[in-house]
Amino acid sequence: MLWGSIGYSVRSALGCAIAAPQRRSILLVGDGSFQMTAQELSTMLRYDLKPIIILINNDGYTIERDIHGEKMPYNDIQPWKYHKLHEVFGNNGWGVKVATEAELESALLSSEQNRDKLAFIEIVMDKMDSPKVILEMLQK
Ligand SMILES: Cc1ncc(C[n+]2csc(CCOP(=O)(O)OP(=O)(O)O)c2C)c(N)n1
Repeated sequence: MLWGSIGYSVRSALGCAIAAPQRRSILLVGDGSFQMTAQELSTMLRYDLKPIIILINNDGYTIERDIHGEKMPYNDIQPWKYHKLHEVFGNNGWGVKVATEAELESALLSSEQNRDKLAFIEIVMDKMDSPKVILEMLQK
């Protein structure tokens, strides 16, 4: 894939959850991508869908910072309280913010124990923490 439309995955997860309500869809999404189509979280809550949403919060468009413009302001985004958005859109979800592997493990266990609710796990990562393969591809 050379180019993907960011934000598409959020509404795809909505479609998956509607198509297979007996299964638990899992969405992995970046903070920048999520902000494009965040309102679909509201739709998920409206239909009482229960996906597990795992959002990587690295404070903006990290891949774009890697490609060009580490310090350019067009890669900065408004820092939302992602794990609390379910409270804004309704009160039938569950959310948590984590920053370590141990916290993530316990959040995943909790999402399992709260199967009757949409789970939103916000993972905080460093702004410039990119996969090695990406950095190699960009010869950095
Ligand atoms: C609709 C659309 N707008 C802009 C882009 C260009 N673009 C590609 S990746 C990206 C940033 C993605 O940020 P995030 O989801 O937070 O991922 P990260 O690289 O930070 O992990 C942007 C703006 C795109 N691919 N699609």
